[in-house]
Amino acid sequence: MKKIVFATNNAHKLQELRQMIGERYEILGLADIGCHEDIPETGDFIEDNAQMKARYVKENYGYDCFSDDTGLDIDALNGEPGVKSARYATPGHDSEANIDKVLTKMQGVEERTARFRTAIALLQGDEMHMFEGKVEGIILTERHGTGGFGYDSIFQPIEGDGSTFAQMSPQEKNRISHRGRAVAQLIQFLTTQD
Ligand code: ITT
Repeated sequence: MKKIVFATNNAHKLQELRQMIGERYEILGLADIGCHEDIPETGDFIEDNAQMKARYVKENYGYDCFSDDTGLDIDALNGEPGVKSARYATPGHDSEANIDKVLTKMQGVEERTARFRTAIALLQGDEMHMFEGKVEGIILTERHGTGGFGYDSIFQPIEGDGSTFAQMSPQEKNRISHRGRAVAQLIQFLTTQD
């Protein structure tokens, strides 16, 4: 089976990707290639961060790879947390604190539209290819469900039966999610190379 490096330290994202393309590619995470550092993600846009991570892995470890960056854009918060989604409440990746911060800021707010956007950067040799996916939804007033990760328990996609991403099976989430859609494009691209 072909191997491909996914430049992420996020175990949930690795699991999602393996579910989506695991039967075609063996997906190696950063730990599998001996990279344990926190790769800088200092760009102003998710696209910059995705490219930054892919370049870092190529330059320091020599692997072709792909990486993704995701942001939750909430209209009533002028697009926040956006590119700052991982570190919205604290410098660490504290999803519960991030959700609490969103819920507090959204208290009493009627306009609750939001979207997840994912940018994937695939670096092959010195060629960078970009793929994108997004999903529209609304921010609920409290958590629903225990699956998924990050902001999943307060995000209800417009498509679907009213469940949050955290109430869906991984397959249901992947079918309509930002990352699922971006990955579908990545797969299509990789397939044309097979
Ligand atoms: P890597 O950079 O190591 O890949 P990360 O956790 O920093 O992992 P991202 O930068 O892509 O992941 O995402 C930023 C944050 O957005 C992430 O910490 C989550 O809180 C949230 N997030 C990303 N994808 C999500 C998803 O599918 N569902 C819910 N929240 C998500």
